[in-house]
Formats: sequence, C-alpha cells, structure tokens
Amino acid sequence: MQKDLDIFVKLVNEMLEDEVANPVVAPIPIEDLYDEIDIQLNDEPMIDQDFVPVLRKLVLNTPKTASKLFFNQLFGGRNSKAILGELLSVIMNNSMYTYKVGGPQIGVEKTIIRKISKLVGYDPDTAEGTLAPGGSMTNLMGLLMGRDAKDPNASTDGMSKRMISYSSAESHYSLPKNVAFAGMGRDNIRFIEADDHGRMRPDLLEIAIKEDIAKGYVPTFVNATAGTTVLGAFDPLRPIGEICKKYDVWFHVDGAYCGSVIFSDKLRHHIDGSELADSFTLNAHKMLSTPLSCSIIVVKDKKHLYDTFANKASYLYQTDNDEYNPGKISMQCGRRNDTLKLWTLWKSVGTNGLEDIVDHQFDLAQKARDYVADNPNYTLYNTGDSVAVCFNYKDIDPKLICNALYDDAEIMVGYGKFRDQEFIRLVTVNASNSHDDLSNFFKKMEAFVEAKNL
Ligand code: ABU
Repeated sequence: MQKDLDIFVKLVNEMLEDEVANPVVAPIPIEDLYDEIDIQLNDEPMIDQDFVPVLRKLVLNTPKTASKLFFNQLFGGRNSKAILGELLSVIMNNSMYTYKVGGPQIGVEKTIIRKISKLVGYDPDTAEGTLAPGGSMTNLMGLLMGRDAKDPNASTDGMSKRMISYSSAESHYSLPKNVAFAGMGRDNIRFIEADDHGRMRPDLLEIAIKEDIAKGYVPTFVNATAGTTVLGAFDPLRPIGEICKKYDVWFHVDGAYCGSVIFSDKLRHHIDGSELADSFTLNAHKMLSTPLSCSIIVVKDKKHLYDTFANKASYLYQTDNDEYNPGKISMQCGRRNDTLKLWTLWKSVGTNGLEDIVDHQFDLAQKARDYVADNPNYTLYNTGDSVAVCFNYKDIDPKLICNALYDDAEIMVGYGKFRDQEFIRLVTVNASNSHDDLSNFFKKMEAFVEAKNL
C-alpha cells in the first residue's frame, strides 16, 4: 500500500505543479487518443517502472476542472478539507446500508441530513434524507415518492392512471428521462413556460393542472428548480408550493445547482417557501466545493422514503435499528460514503464558512455581470442573482469562441441557450477564484478573440 500511496502523492504533486503552468489541457483528438496514451488493457502485467509514466500521461492530459480557467460546468475548484474526507472514505471503503458496516460514518451522514433538513425548513425529527450518485438520481427519488404517494398501487400493480408531472421548460434534462424510468411516460410531462428571467410561471402551472384534471388525468408531481441549468434562475417556490397543496400534488425542489443558498442569510430569500416542498435536492459538489459526487435529497416526511424504497434482506440487515440502516431508504444497495467529504469541510469551516463559500460565488458572478454590463462590446442576458453569467462578446457566435478557446487550450467555458438566444455561460462556482481571476478570464478571452480574428 505504501508504495502506491507514494506514487499517488508524487503524481498529485506533479499535477498541481503542472496546473499552474497549464491550467487548461490541450485536448487530444479522439482519433489519436489510444496512440497517445497506453490506455488499452493487456494480458500481461505492467511493472511500475513502465506503469507510472502511463499514469502520469493520463493524469496530465485529463481536463483540469479545478484550475482558475475552468468555467465550463456547474462544478469546479478544489477544497482540500473536502478532499481529505473523500480520500479517507476511499481508504476506509464502507458501504452505507447498515450501521454494522458503516459504523460512525452513518452518524456522519445522519448529522448532515438533519442539519440540511432544518435549513430547508423541515422538522428534523420527522424529516429524513439520503444520497444518490448525482442530481438526476436524487430527483428520480423525489419523483418515485411523488408517484407512490399519489397511487400506492403504482409500485405493485403498475400504472393504472395517467399520472402527470410538471416542470419548467428551463429545468434539467433528467426530468423527462426520470418520468420514463418511473413508468409514467414521457408524454405525460408538461413543460411550463418560464418568464423573461427563466422562472417557471405559477399561473401557467395552475392552468395546466386544471386542464389535466378536466381530462380525467391525475396531476402527480411538480418539479421546481432552484438554479436552472443554463440561467441559474430560481423558480418562485412559495406560489408553486401553494398550488401543489391546493391540488394535492407532490412538490419537489431540484436545488442540485443552487439549493445551497439555504446556507446564506443574504440569499436564502431565493428559496422562500422551501418548507412547503415534500422533497428537496442539493448537490454539495456544485456550490459547496466538495468533489463529485455529493447529491443529497431530504424529505419532509420520512414515511415516504420508507414507503418507496424500503426492502427486506436478512443477509444484510442483521442489527435491529432501521433508523441507522439507511439501506432501507436508499435507491441503491452498495452505496459509497458521499458525506464524509462534506463533513470534513463543514467541521473545518463551520456553517458560517459554508455561507461564505456560497456568498463568494454570487459575489464573483456579480463582479462578472458588472464588467459585462459596463462594457459596450458585451451583451448580458441574465441580470438577476445567479452564479451563471450569460453574455455575448461583440456579437460573435458563442460556439465559435468557446470551441476555439477549448481547441487552443486557453480557457474552458461553455455556451447555453434561453429561448432562441445562444450565449456564453460563465459559471462562477469555483470558490477559490478571486475578482482578479474573473478579470483575467475576460482579458484572456478578449485578447484571444482579437489574436484569432474571430
Ligand atoms: N447537472 C449538470 C448540468 C451540466 C451543465 O450544464 O454544466
């Protein structure tokens, strides 16, 4: 073990050093990939002397998502205390289904679930929660609970009614997939139009629900988003929650991207009404700076987690206390410990430190928005609080700029679309970045555009 740990430390140090000089990796053309790096697997073993250079090449050629020039996705940066927890969980290698196998790690998970439940606005004694590998999956868990709450026979007899789901046209692509996985049918989802800021319109939601009732269908599940994938917009939770209550529809909040505003006194108004939600998802690997993945779902009434996910297995559950056997409320059987990394971070910075991390990302976005708004060469497409800044530069096709920046290993940033408008989407979730890093992004991009004559 020690030998491989030494190799690990050496490679990590090389990678960190390389990252300063080369914050963006030059992409290897796919047609050259297997010639460039010895990825193929052989019948014969490879000795370390040959293996380490291959590993080095693999590591140094992998996109650097923690560098100061990575703005491409809804995660980024690197928090060393969170990494400490993640590495420890890998070494300990527990599975989170039972107290017998997870021991105190189950207490770590339960402590985080209780804290987050309280911040969402639930009573932590009646709420419960769990983790799954990503927001698509925790959102699926919300959907399945909503389906079973509306029709408890759905999971035993199959679908006997036309059960309808609702979500904003700007919500994440997992929703239609999940509706299909749940056996509810992709045609049974209504995409509700958003307002000019990308927020779901509650008036149109209510109209759609009424229309479905009139047709004899069963409104079952509403997904509201706290931080839409492209604009980072917040759907108005309180009016949506009130409509769900009125029509007895499960209310889920997909806060995978920006649900972490629960930590911020300044920003939590964006999720006003969160306590009305039946379930709420939050990805700590997005705004809370933990490594992938740390996707949490909390549920107002723990009964629903047991109703939908409880299972029996005498080979597994050999100690009595179900509350400490979270396999009973999980979608998976084997489940890695995704909470230790958040716990090590949380313990080390405190709840106030998590608030600072969240606030800083919004502050970075504001700095970028101010720069764009004050510069006549730019057009800004989203003005409200958001950790995504959507803009175009000199009316140049955003695809052209983003793809050229990627090909030339200058900056990693992507593009998005709202209605018919395409733009560059700058994501400011790397909490290690400073205002200067944001200024550097714009300077570098502008110089690149001029130099390439785009
Ligand atoms: N939930 C991940 C979305 C990917 C992205 O737009 O960055």
